[in-house]
Amino acid sequence: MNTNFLKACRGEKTSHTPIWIMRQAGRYLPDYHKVRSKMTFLELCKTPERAAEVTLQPVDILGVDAAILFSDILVVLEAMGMKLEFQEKRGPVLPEPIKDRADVERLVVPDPEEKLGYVMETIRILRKELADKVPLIGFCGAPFTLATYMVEGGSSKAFFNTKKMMYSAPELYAEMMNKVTDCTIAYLKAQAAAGAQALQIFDSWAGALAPCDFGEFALPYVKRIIAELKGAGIPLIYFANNGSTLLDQSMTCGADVLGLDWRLKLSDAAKIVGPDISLQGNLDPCALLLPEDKLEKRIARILEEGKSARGHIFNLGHGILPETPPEKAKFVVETVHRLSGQS
Ligand code: 1CP
Repeated sequence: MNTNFLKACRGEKTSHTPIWIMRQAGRYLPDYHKVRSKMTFLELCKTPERAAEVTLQPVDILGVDAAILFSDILVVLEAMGMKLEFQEKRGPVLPEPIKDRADVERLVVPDPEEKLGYVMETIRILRKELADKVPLIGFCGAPFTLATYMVEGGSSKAFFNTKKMMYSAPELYAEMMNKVTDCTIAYLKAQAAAGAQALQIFDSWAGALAPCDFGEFALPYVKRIIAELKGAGIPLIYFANNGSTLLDQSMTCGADVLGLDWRLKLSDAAKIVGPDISLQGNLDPCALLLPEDKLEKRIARILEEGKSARGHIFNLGHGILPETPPEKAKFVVETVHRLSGQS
């Protein structure tokens, strides 16, 4: 197996800098559209053979060093009893958002094998089909990021209702977050038991929080998840998008790896987090639209900066954009391998 990704997570020596790309399976790939055109997004997530097929596409097409399970952070909310839709133009919609205590009390903490068995089945198929070619990453949304969808009912810019609940009903907010956290712990343990070889927690909207609010309303739940998952013995990655100003706090979460967006230099981040944490990132997804010579210079710079970290996993600073030409994504993978390889 190509173990460079797992080695870099642990801070061990690698033969080249490993790379995978957030949202590497998906809308920028024509091969994805071919599968997706036959069913809705949620149907695709719930059809293990097809979900496994689209997971493998970027491994075969781009040559990345890790696969990430094809699913979505929001499927757990459906398993907790919320209605979930993905609308073609609008993205995720939760038509009955959480408003009051009765809504929080209705949320269930499900047995993941029972309610999310299709995810674990996808993982089991993938471990067979990957045949130890590259490791498989499982994932979840961080409780705060999930809470924004639960309370806002979909995507949001200001997160007004979520913050209003935090500030005006902190006990209710904590109750909701504890349920989401319990559910996430069981879900990640089930993913690890099914064969996931690393786990990433996506905190896509953490950057919307003031540092004091991050410390009070988001980080403690992430810490609890990581403490509970340590026993699984696989690398844990925490990615707080737009989280440069939170790094002094997020470095205490217990993760083996911190994911970084493009707003901070990896070398500056390494100075903050020190020698016990690996870093993942952090090319601006828009940089994939640069001409190849300029793109290569940026990749070289990030590889250089990454040398100051305990271990470096190359990635984008957030998900790959649907507008990206797949050849450019392939160019990034090949360039990272070529520039960082020892041979
Ligand atoms: O129409 C379609 O085909 C659906 C588009 C799509 C896809 C391909 C959605 C809807 N989700 C996904 C897959 C997905 N989502 C993966 C697949 C694995 C891979 O990385 O290859 C992953 C890891 C996610 C995680 C996810 N979903 C996040 C965290 C990562 C991030 O980008 O910050 C978030 C915030 C979501 C919610 C979501 N689901 C889908 C969309 C368009 C969104 C974002 C909506 C928003 O901006 O609020």
